[in-house]
Amino acid sequence: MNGYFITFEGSEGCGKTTQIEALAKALEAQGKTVLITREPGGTLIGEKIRNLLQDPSHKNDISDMTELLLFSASRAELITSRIQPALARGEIVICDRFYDSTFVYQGLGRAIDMNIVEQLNQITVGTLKPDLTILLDLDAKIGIERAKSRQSGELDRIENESLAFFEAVRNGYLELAKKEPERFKTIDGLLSVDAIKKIIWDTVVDQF
Ligand code: T5A
Repeated sequence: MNGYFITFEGSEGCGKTTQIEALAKALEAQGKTVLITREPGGTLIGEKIRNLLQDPSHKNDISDMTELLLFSASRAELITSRIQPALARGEIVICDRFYDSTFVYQGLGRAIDMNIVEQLNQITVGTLKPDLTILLDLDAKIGIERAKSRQSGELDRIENESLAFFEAVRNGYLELAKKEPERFKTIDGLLSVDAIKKIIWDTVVDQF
């Protein structure tokens, strides 16, 4: 594979979608071919799994283990049908969330045994690893407010979790970034959209 794989991570409403769109536009303006995708989702089956996972009416219907398996199933489908083929064609793949989300949301947030999360990750992802992970770090409360205002006050099944859950998620991400500083670029999500855009661009152009 000779493409380049970028993932975006962070807790709810941290600004991933905004920055992914801007980065893809800037890369395309330089003549690069970019695939934007997301997790859960990005494929026909993955989008169905996404709807299931986010539907607030399923608040009490999905066990923690089922949730983990559904995120993993969506990922397996996305890797095989879209990410690997695009990387093999030499394209830049930008994915809104990847396996780091599972480590922090299911491993830390839901307190599922990390060995299980890691084993499942091995099965689903194999040796595929992002070349660069942009972490938008934002106070959990501010992130939820942003997500709420964007969705006219509506929150999905996971966004309805407690503030403590999202604080664990945020801290989990910061720990992951500390463990793999060569892969992660952590950016303060409180900065303006344009300031973040510039930091991301400076980081990405360095790679080519
Ligand atoms: N999940 C996912 C797991 O539990 N395990 C897993 O393994 C995986 C893969 C996915 C959900 O699934 C969970 C995590 C999530 O709960 P998602 O669509 O990724 O869902 O959910 P969110 O992270 O909530 O994504 P959002 O689309 O809500 O937020 P974004 O994309 O981070 O933020 P964005 O760009 O939409 O911005 C939100 C609002 O803030 C404004 C924007 O204009 C927008 O209104 N904004 C800013 N405001 C001020 N300053 C800035 N710098 C701003 N940047 C954006």
